[in-house]
Amino acid sequence: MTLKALIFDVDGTLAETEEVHRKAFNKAFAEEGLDWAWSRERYRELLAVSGGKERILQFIKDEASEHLGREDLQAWIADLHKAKTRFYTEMMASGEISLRPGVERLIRESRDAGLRMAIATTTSSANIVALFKATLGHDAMDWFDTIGAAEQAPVKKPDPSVYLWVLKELGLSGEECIAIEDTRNGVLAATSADVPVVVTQSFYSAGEDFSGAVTVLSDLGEPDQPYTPLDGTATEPGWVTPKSLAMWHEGATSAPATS
Ligand code: XBP
Repeated sequence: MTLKALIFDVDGTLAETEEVHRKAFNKAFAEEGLDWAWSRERYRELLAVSGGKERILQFIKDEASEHLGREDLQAWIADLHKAKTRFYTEMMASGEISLRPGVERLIRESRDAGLRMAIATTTSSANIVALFKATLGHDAMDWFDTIGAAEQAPVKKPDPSVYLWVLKELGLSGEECIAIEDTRNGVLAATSADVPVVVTQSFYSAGEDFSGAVTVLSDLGEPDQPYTPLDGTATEPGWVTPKSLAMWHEGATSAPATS
């Protein structure tokens, strides 16, 4: 089956943004006068829950259950999350972030090759705008046929909602696409929508179970900085191109030869 679109995850895939998210959560808690401070180790555990608001609620259930009785709990969490997003977008504007290896190159090569592109993420739309402004420029968002974020799919990964929304907007089936993800939740969401997925393992997803992925790589690679293959189809160092994606996609979607 011909590859027609490339779907990118955002956090951990386009850039190592989760460390900025973690710091933004902690700034929002401090502004509220809460003594909650998520360490890297604790944040790694909390990342099992997609969605910032869902993650805050999980923490409350785990370690601050005295707040569960609040009548305004959901509104309070929403306010905390709004503050977190404010801190996140402010930090992104400071230019601390850069795209992971190979991301800009693959986006530009895919665009030049006429491969349609989309984004399927659990994060909030404001965070996507902040990332593009800080890296490729706001106009680069127009290079993507559609962008599915938390606002388009309130039920978060590993649920496939955001991928199903993106596929509907693209007018394509999952088998006509391939996704780039960095987490197990992302692999589960994509494959549940029949989208083959390539994993570029990130700082916070190292060691996760990526079963179901076509291949697992250290990153997308550059000609002078090849990726390290970690599992699956890729066995030699290299750099991901539209051509290699099409080859992996063909292998993942071609019907097994009838015996
Ligand atoms: C990553 C997430 C998001 C971010 C935080 O999304 O799970 O929740 O951690 O962003 P993805 P919000 O990997 O799908 O890009 O606080 O806006 O949810």
